[in-house]
Amino acid sequence: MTKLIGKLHVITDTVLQSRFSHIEQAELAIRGGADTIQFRQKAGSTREMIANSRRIKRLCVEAGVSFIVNDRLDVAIAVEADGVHLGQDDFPAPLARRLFGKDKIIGGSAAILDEAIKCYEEGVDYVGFGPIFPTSSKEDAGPVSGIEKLKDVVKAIPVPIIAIGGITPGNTQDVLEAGAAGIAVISAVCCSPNPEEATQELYRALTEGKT
Ligand code: TZP
Ligand code: MG
Repeated sequence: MTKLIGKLHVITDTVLQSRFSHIEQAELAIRGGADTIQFRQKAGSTREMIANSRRIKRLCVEAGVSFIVNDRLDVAIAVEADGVHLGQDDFPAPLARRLFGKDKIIGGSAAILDEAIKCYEEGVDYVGFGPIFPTSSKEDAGPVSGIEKLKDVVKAIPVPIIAIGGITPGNTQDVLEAGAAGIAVISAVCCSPNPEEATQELYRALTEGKT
């Protein structure tokens, strides 16, 4: 089975904005050209997370888009998501692999090279590396890595590196030139007045070069 990791990961969020639900964001992002949706809900009940995940998964299946659950391996397993994205303090990737299966996508977060190497050694399918640029979307995001450190990670790790943190259409080409396999965004889509158009702009930046 091919693991479709995707190049344009749109991450849902209802903390930075309250105009769009997780499901509405997924719907708009898919329409705009996202090829991976990551459901990221940090608060609320597990039941609500499962219900949201089920609905987003259905949208993703219909559109042929990958569906990844942030943090919550249990939710990912419950809805048979395509993957799970795990931070440094989340469920250990090797154990997630055992429980979720070899055909599932396991992504890991890394903010520095050592963390990226650890992710790779633990068997992740891709590394989300960042914040590359300043962001206010994640409180504990730590210092920005910048493009040069992204290049170091790309050189050191033989799995796709997805750049995250402050990614916009205007800097997408720079991270691609640094060797990133794709981008993951929160605010560029969810905080836009028009999340569908915002996703289209990112898609264009990924496929057509600098905007
Ligand atoms: N991990 C590193 S930076 C970040 C996460 C989840 C936040 C990315 O959000 P934005 O709004 O795309 O900068
Ligand atoms: Mg996490």
